[in-house]
Amino acid sequence: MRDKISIVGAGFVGATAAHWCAVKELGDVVLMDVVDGMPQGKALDLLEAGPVEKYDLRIIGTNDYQDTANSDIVVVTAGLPRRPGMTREDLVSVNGKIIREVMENVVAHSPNTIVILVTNPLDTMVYLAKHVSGLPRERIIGQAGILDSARMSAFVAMELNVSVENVHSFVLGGHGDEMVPLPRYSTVAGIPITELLPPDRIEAIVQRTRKGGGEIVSLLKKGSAFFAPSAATMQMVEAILKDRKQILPCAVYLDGEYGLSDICFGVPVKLGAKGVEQIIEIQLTENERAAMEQSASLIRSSMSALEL
Ligand code: TXD
Repeated sequence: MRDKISIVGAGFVGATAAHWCAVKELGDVVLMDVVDGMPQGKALDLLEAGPVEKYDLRIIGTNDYQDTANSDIVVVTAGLPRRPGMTREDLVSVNGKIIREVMENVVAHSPNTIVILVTNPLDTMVYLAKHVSGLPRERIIGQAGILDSARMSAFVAMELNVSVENVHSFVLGGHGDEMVPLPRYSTVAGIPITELLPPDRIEAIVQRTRKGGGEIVSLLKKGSAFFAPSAATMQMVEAILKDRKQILPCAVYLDGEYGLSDICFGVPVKLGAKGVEQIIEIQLTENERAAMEQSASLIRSSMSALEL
């Protein structure tokens, strides 16, 4: 039997995620949205690309959670994106209501599923989704760190004029402008970038990474990034469905790790068939630890606006 992947929210990120799913033949796809006809139209269009692209999957669109029943993975992208000038935190109230409703329906129809959450403000929404659904922390995971690391890698590759394949970047912390890029752990062909670039160029890359989402929002003027966010989400889906035991930065509920408790936060985890199979704690310098704490305090202030 093929795996079943449901995507709730068939907007830019959701529909593009469905596209990656089909191209990579990860499993059957259910695109779900509240807008009448839109997920059905996008799903049919994607299905009709199959004969050209040679993928052979069941792809349907729906407005009914019944069709998502017994999903192996549910990707949640439902919610509003930022407009220019907005912070991710400005979305807490409106997206909080959406996530509450979505999660109640998701777990009612797929109690054993693994949920990958994408909606902003990411870390706060993962916390809310875990609270509402009652899912164990292994099965409710937020996507942000893979995207933020991919952005940093793209900037490092451009700066050094090397293949992106040689670059491995490490970004932890919350998915906000206080995220924590770690140059010491970011490498090109195994060499830390601190040995390859002067401090001012590294600082410029760190700052551009932190504001990477905002850079796209101000260019687009309407909506936010979707190609890289959906690709990053699919890397998590693939790691889980193929039980790859891949170590990736993801937002998970922390219970003492990194000295933080009762918060969802971006840290390196091992993703496999059970979802989060291990949380990996790396050594941090005093400055790096302070940056993590600063990032966590921003998330805590966004969490305080949640009505739990
Ligand atoms: O890395 C990351 N985590 C992110 C997060 C990177 C990029 C975008 N990020 C966030 O994802 C963004 O700030 C938004 O909160 C979400 C979705 O972004 P997208 O760009 O896909 O927004 P769209 O195109 O507006 O799509 C949202 C869809 C839209 O079709 C709505 O009709 C639907 O969500 N929606 C719902 N679906 C189901 N159920 C409910 N209640 C619902 N409400 C809205």
